[in-house]
Amino acid sequence: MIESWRWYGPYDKIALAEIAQTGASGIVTALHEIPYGEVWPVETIADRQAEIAGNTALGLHWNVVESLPVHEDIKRGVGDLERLFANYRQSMANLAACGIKTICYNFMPLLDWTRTQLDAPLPRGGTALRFSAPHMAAFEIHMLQRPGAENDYPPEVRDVAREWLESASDGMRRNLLTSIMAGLPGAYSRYEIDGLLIALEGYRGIGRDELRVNYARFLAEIIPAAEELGMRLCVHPDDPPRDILGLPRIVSNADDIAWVLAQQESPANGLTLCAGSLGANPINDVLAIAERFADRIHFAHLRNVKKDPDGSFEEAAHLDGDTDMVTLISVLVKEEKRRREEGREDAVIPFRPDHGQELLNDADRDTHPGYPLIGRMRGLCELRGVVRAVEHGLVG
Ligand code: DNO
Repeated sequence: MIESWRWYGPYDKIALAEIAQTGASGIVTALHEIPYGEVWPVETIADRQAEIAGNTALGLHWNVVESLPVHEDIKRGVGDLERLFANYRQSMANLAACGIKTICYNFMPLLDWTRTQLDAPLPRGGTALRFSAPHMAAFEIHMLQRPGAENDYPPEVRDVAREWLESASDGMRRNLLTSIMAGLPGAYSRYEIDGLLIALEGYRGIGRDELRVNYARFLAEIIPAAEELGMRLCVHPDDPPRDILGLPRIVSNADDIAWVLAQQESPANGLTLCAGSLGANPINDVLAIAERFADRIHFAHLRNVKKDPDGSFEEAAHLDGDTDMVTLISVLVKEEKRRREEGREDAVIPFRPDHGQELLNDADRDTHPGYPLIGRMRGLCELRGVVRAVEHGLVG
């Protein structure tokens, strides 16, 4: 497995020279400065690549794109789709020309990952990202006043939500809004309540079936070109893996993934196995999902969550949550072995410690939520130990 690390580009507060010290060699990044839907020019890709690999002593290279974003118009099925598809294909061709072949993307409408608190205190110090079902209910039902939101939560969660909101200060409400809006990857604009309501309006009439039609069209337009270029696209599952804000989410469980992969039976149409995203819903058996779709996994996000019965969850240390990380890693290592025996050029699966708790002086660095240096390094080191042990046949 290739140890990789997400780097947000030149504006990331964590420098490449620091990442090198974590031991990771793959850099997972994107041209975040290019607006969604525009072409990624070869020169810009090559420049970023050179910046990453420039100091050869650091031993870093750009191995995965995360994300080549899918424009909202494609998800909504409106606008100049021909141009957007052509641009996406061109960006892929330009990446392929630079030798970058693995592309992670998602098909979540509007928001990417969603949490209600970015700094939930941990018992032994440090903080973690948390999703509280009652706080999300309070936001949707009372602050956003989204019609129908109350039907998405059971009465016990609605009651806790109301009680919490009645006692919440302005600062707490503000914090909730900021936390929910923080998950937009690499995007610098954030929605306020009014803006969010307008954006949600753009999805009126788009349910699960409509979103599937738009996703199938995207795959039909993109995957054949990707296959020809030898690219490996890998969809990132929904986080959390359930409908949110009344928006449908269609990459949330094993059936959804089977549907996605069946739309184009091609190695170019693959999966990012995000253990933490899938693991946040009790219906998902992450190990079974990994085994079932192993041959289409092109990238792994290794992370863990601890779930509460009311639908809330919190990001745990990488080996400590509800998913048995040792067994999960052995599934991936076995798959690599199988691929090697088949002579596949993509035998080695890149992974990154996806998110980390904020530990020690991480909070002083003001890094992207979920992406601190020390917390992620702790995760990487724990995962590295498991990978090495499994590879040596000691465990799993
Ligand atoms: C969160 C990430 C996601 C992921 C995108 C991929 O930390 O795992 O934001 O990058 O969903 O498109």
